[in-house]
Amino acid sequence: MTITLYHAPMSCSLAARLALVEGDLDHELVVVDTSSGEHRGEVYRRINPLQRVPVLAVNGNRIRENSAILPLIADLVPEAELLPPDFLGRAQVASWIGYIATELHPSWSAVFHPGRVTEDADGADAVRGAAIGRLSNAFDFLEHQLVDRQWLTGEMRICDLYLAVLSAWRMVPHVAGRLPEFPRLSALQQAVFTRPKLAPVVADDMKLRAALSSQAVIGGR
Ligand SMILES: N[C@@H](CCC(=O)N[C@@H](CS)C(=O)NCC(=O)O)C(=O)O
Repeated sequence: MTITLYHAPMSCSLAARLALVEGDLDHELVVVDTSSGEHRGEVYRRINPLQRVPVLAVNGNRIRENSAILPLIADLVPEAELLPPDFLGRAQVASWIGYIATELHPSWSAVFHPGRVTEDADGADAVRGAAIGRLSNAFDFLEHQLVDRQWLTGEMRICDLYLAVLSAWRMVPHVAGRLPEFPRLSALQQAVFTRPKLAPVVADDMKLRAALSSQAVIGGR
């Protein structure tokens, strides 16, 4: 089996990278520099016309969307238990992925790309302010879910990897200091990022990110 992940360092595609490594799945990493707009170039548009990462190619079949890619990786390596085997357990993980993909992720996109939400040249601050408010509510909800457990469903699953990455963005310049503290969420993020197999990957991703253009926008320009 050949697996290729099209990945922008420290973007949402880090969740898929972490899942591949946690599952000991051999893969090729293709770094896409979203900060310089590489994802909008002709070459990457042939990989993904939607001009987004991640894309996961398995034996040449290209799959888009975190909500499809993360369960696929889990199913490729069931022994890693990135998804539970039972239907109900899988539904619980799917429910969290759905929440993260539809509530957290679009709010982050509005923070990174306010110009996609408003045509008002002076409207960026208002869009960011509203998106940060929505993020705050969503993180508050998640924080309460973690009151009696370390992971969203009790064991570490793909939804926790996805959440850890979107939680790490709280320190980006547009947001730093504008969200309250969420200690349980920070603990989950820390627990993912310091797992023995994953800590070197996170360090490598940060290094890759720094080596690319100095643009501070994680989702790209
Ligand atoms: N719904 C997509 C969203 C992917 C997405 O927004 N990716 C960002 C990186 S986190 C991206 O490629 N941004 C580049 C851009 O929007 O121009 C998914 O879950 O895969």
